[in-house]
Amino acid sequence: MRRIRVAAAQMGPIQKAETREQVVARMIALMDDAAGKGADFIVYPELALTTFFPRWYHADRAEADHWFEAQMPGPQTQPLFDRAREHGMAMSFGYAELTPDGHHFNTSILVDKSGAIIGKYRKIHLPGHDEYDEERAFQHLEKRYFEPGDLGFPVWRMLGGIFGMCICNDRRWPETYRVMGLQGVEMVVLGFNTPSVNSQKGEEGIEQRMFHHRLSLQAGAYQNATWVVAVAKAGSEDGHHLMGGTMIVDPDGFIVAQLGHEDDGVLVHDCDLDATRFGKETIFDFARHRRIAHYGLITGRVGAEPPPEE
Ligand code: CDV
Repeated sequence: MRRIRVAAAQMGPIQKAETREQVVARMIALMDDAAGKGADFIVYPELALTTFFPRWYHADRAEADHWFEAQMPGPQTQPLFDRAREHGMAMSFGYAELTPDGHHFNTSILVDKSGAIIGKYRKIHLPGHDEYDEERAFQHLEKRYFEPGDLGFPVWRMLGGIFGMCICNDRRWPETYRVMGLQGVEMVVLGFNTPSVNSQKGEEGIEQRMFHHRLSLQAGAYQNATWVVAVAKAGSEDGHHLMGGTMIVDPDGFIVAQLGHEDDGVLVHDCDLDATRFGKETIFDFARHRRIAHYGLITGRVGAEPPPEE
């Protein structure tokens, strides 16, 4: 038994006017709650330090730079790192990263229990668009403000296990989990900001979106025999509603814990990393069963190309 007590730290809405200090204070309160419940590892959402700013259009994209962190930890986030070290708790959270040479990424980090950043992931599957789109009910400008991640899908050893990260829309893509699965991942952690309505299809509401969320997490977990911890930023941000759905999925694909509200709150669950072994050694023993000679199209072709019509 290799037991990790994980705290999925859902965050309620963050309004545009909220400061980093206010948000970090909320994150510390969640961490203290998780510590009281004996957590080893706390996971926060995508873009945990700010509102989901890609819904706001700036003609001059540099005007959005104030949502980005040029330093991690920086003066406003250092207290979070200090508290995690005091608790001896590992953590992961998402933020908008501005690199010293001017690149912008939607990033998440993995911090070990000594407070050292041991892993960084930059979101690869960026949804949305890069110019103002008047056809949409609201904007989703991730392609305007971020570049696609350039670090691949690495995994890291920590707390006696193998951990990987992805961010929000990445969870819908089987390639995300499989690349980590091929490195023996035992727990994938991810944060998300998912509007509860499709901006391009108003009849697609929260029920269908929640179904696709669960479907993606459960399939990724089962097909790679890994735990998946998915953490929402939820509720109404300046009138724009994000769905909840913070949950933990076991390596058989079952949802073993979930939150039923849209506020700040921790979901704590004991995850046995050895529970990944049965799947990895039987039906999803990749070394025995994968047939890579037949998978070339997956990396050789981007878009679908149907055969010519008769
Ligand atoms: N932040 C996201 O990546 N959101 C997307 C929405 C736009 C569909 C998601 O996959 O949840």
